[in-house]
Amino acid sequence: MSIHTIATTPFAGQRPGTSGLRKKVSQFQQPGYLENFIEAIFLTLGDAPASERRSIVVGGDGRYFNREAIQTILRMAAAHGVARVLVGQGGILSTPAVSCVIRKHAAFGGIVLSASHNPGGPDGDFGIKYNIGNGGPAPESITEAMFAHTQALTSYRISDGGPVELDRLGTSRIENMVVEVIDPVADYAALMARLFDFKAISALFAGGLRMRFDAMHAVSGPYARAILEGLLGAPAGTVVNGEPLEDFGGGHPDPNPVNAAELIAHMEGVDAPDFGAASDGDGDRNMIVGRGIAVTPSDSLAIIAANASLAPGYAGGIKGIARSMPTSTAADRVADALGISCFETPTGWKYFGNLMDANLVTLCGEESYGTGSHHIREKDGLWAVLFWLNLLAVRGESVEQIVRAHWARFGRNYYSRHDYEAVDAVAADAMMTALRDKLPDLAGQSFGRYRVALADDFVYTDPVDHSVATRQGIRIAMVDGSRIVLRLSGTGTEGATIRLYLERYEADPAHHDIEPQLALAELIDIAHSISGLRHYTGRERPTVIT
Ligand code: VG1
Ligand code: CO
Repeated sequence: MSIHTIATTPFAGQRPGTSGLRKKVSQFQQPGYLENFIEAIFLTLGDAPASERRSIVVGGDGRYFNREAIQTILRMAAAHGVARVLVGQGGILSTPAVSCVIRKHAAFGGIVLSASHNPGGPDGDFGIKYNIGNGGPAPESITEAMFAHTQALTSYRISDGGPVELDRLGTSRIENMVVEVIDPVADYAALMARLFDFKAISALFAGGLRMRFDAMHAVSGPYARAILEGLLGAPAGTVVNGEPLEDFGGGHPDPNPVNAAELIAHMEGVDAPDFGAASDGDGDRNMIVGRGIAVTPSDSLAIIAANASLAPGYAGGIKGIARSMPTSTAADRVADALGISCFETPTGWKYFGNLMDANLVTLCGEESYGTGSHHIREKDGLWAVLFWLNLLAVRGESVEQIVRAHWARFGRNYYSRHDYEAVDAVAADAMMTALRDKLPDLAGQSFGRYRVALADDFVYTDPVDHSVATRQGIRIAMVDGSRIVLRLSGTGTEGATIRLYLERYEADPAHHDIEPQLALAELIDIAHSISGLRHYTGRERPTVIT
């Protein structure tokens, strides 16, 4: 075997977004493209000195191009002095499992192959993300260094060894590097069993609780089957669409009421199960559904926080909460009641890492169906589902009862997100620029019954390393706590995606039954009149409302 140096063309303008590099599969298949990004990762990390037995973890969500990409990464890792690679069987590892395995085995880092909730298949998307030794996404300082390398490097190093057999558990080698094919579920399942009361949840299933977990033909299928149907004794068939497919069965593995409409329909039927849940392409997102009620992710975070001590892993209470800026302020109210801090961070899980490492927060959440805790450094779909099952077991109430009791105590934060997908990128930028220019004049202005208390473009200073992230989204906060937020997506692969987030607080339980779009109607109008969204995009209505 030998190691080659192969010429490659630098990338032009391929800056990784919110969660690593996401592009069309066809782009990744161009000669040298994948290799360019992987080389940039290794150049940023520096070659492992022979004295350091450096391990990395590699795995993905099983989408089209996963296996091919893994073989290339293994050959390149061997060429950069990596001592050992842990790779999930069949190339499979959910994003939370990668985080778990990095931490458990004290790996140097990990490479996650996924475009998460984006569609897959030959015409779909592919993605690569680098995670650091704490198990979380690389911070901006590292991703920026990688980006710089992608633009300058002119060659990459690769071994001509391999390919490695990925389907059989066990050990093989490329050059001097050991490749260990591991069970993708085992370490993760053991961690879940330590955090939650598996006895109580098993009793719930034994007592007849009916659940439907929709894995959307994505990576969480094997995890959900092993844990729910295996360890917890849920009846076979509880997990549906549980086979990971390279194209996710042609679906869009993004668990929200629009993409998981089939699950929602089941939960509304006469014979609806007691509990429903779904997860996304790489298993880090969750949707929680009760009979006849879909739980808003922002509410889910607040409810988990308010009930945290009911789960064994959190019996001692929680240190603090962090939520992304567009996430509703429901969690802030819980933090107030508990006398702990609630941090507001930019969108993207990487901003939570420092807060968790410094033990400032225990729970984190995003409005985009992402919830998690300090047990790993990624959001964790199945974790949230198990938390809810633990809650149902201890409280002996339905999902709806738990949600309504929460609103009665803390008030309801009506919430919705309107996405305008694949709009013209130049128009989207023009809209944001015009909006930024307007901000200084907005404070103090009244719109109907709303008066603007604060209008800014969110700037975040990390309380731990003091790094500053600017231009993280337009916040327009009203005096009564209602909010309008606008930002551009960092994960789309076609044109620009504009996200409009809306939130209205309502304390009075007599007003907790309004249809959310109606409850938010006035704020939606205000958002349009301030932003000129329809004018800039030429769109009458959003692509997706969640
Ligand atoms: C979206 C979500 C964000 C999430 C990110 C990655 O980003 O809004 O909250 O962290 O996806 O999630 P954006 O920039 O498109 O709004 V995942 O499950 O796709 O890794
Ligand atoms: Co995801």
